[in-house]
Amino acid sequence: MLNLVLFGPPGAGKGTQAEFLIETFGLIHLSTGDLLRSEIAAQTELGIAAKKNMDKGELVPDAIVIGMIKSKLEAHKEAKGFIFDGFPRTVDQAKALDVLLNENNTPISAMLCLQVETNELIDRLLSRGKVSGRADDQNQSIIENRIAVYTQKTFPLIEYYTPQGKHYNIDGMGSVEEIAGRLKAVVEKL
Ligand code: B4P
Repeated sequence: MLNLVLFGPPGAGKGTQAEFLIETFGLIHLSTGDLLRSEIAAQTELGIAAKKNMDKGELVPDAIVIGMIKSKLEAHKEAKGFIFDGFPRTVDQAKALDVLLNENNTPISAMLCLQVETNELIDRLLSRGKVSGRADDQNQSIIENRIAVYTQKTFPLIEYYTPQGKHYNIDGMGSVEEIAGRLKAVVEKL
């Protein structure tokens, strides 16, 4: 089974590159951001609560996102593998994911870290904000807060996966196709 963590700061291209990896390697895509936005669209209790964190650029509580991933893993027991996009985002989420995957004897294969300069991240997100309607993409100070939250809470996950030999840096600057090619080359060697 191929289980990939697609990792990087907001705007690094995780969602964009996940599309390509799903097609190329036949994986199930699990994006906690997309799952949360579906809950918001359906105006569930979970979605209404999560929106308050998301609109400020803060993380949604661990218990909520871990619960969502758990139920998706249970719903796809036949999968060839998963691509985790935007999850885990804290060390506690990474530990919980390991417990869930160990229950099925299918560990994480690799953590693919997209590296993009901060100015480029801000430009990409502000551009998306003009068309996406996403409140968290429309305000530079909220975007900067998301990047600060990433640096403080999410970036340390590199220290979690590196000793396991699972961390790979990928240059996330350039065209979508160029970056997809770099990802493919790494995944094919796993
Ligand atoms: P996400 O939906 O994960 O949002 P994101 O970090 O902005 O990444 P996204 O995948 O959308 O963007 P991408 O880099 O692909 O999370 C949103 C919020 O949900 C979080 O802030 C948090 O509140 C909450 N949340 C989600 N998961 C959570 C978790 N596990 N724990 C707690 N809270 C959680 O791309 C950005 C833009 O760049 C796109 O417009 C794309 O077109 C463009 N782009 C991509 N590649 C490009 C390239 N090579 N060149 C130019 N533009 C490019």
